[in-house]
Amino acid sequence: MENKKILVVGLARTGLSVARFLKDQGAQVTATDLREKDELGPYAQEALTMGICLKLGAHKVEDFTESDLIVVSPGVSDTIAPLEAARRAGISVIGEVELAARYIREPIVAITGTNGKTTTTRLIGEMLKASGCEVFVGGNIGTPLIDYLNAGIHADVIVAEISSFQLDTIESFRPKVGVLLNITEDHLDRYTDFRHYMHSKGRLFKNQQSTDVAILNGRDPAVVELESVIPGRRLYFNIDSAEVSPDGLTQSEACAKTHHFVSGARDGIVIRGKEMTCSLPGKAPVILSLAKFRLKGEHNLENAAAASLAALVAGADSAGVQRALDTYEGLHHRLEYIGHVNGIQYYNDSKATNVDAVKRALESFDLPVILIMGGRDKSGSYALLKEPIKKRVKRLIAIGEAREKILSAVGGLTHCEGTRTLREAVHLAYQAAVPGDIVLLSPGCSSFDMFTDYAERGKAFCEAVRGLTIED
Ligand code: UMA
Repeated sequence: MENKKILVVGLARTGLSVARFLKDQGAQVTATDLREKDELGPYAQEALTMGICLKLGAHKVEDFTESDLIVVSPGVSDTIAPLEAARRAGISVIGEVELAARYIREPIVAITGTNGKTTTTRLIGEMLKASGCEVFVGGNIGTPLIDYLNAGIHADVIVAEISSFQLDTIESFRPKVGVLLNITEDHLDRYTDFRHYMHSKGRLFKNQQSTDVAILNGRDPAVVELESVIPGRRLYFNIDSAEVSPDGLTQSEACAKTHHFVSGARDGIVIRGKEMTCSLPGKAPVILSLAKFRLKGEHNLENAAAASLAALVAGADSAGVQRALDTYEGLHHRLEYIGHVNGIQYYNDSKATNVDAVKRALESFDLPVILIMGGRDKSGSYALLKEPIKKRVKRLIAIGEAREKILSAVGGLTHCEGTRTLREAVHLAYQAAVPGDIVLLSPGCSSFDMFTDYAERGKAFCEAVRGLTIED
């Protein structure tokens, strides 16, 4: 890297961490961002302090075509015109995960999927720590992977949440263990269609070799479709429900029939009721209990199974895995119980930024739900919500830019209304709720029309709910 001219595109968390790493390697670093210095605030300030050359307010093609290497942030589409021009000029364009992977020598456990990535990543980290391993947890979770190198620390294992955006710009990234949780519609504002997005997820395995491990959701048709292109050893996680389908098959038999495999006949982990059995070749089966596992919903059982399997493969012991399952408390903004007001329970699921996540949230409740959803639409369909809305939602309050689209897609299925702000939505929900109801913020959209990110939106929801308590 020494004296190489390197352009960093996007100057937020990723860009700043990349710039720091490259500067330490002796590179001549320039960072470009569409935002101006004032809008970038501390990011621009810190970059200037490090001696990074800044090109702000626009991307100039010559900054791209005159570089030796370009490192692009995940939030920047890799098809913007200046990047295409650079590629045509023969300049290599990579992402931060690729850059970090070229320097990291420790084994990487990488987790991707449309939903459940953060929970599974955290759980794997906790399971390995409880087994005595030194662990670095990072990636899309909020701490760029390259911060592992910037920190100058040593971990036995790196656990990294990896998004499809990050996978689009890898070349040699090769996780020792790759976990693919599920694939449902998301980010269709960035991908041409679902298959494009699905194949982006499949890139997690593209550099794996036969000694590496792929952990796959045995019940997800899109994941199963990708399995033929996976070179690593395949292990599956699965729920074996006792429920019998109309043709007399158990859920796993029906699934096996559809996807041409028999659950349990393959190596991996199967959930039956409150117990999980992990079968790995040449090892005695490990039985784990879910009796004390606190997270709601079937999807979280899948996350627990995938995490247990990945942690065991990566070197955790069964006692450590069990301890983490028993004590894990869940994440902020992810189906987070924030309290009750007059017998009405409030849940913050602001991190549900796609439609499948809303479906999973609704399926986690048995009580009537007043659902607040909306924000910036991502060009997908809301049809997936029809059944859970009919079954569970007594009132739907749509907010933000997407509200008209949501109301026309699912408005006829329950009592619906649109409102401008999240605060107004919380008040409407409060007026409509009776004791025993759930008020759930599960937006199914990104937050960028009204907030800087999902965390700010979640905090605004919690504040509005706390306001109700005071007004009472
Ligand atoms: N920008 C440009 N040119 C463009 C587009 C954007 O200069 O054409 C600039 C913006 O003005 C802004 C910067 O790029 O200043 C933003 O870059 P970024 O969105 O990559 O922001 P980071 O803070 O670096 O956050 C990224 C991930 N963001 C996205 O993928 C959108 C974070 O994931 C991740 O936590 C972080 O790196 C550390 O790895 C967030 C996310 O929403 C949580 N991820 C998506 C998801 O989970 O669904 C994929």
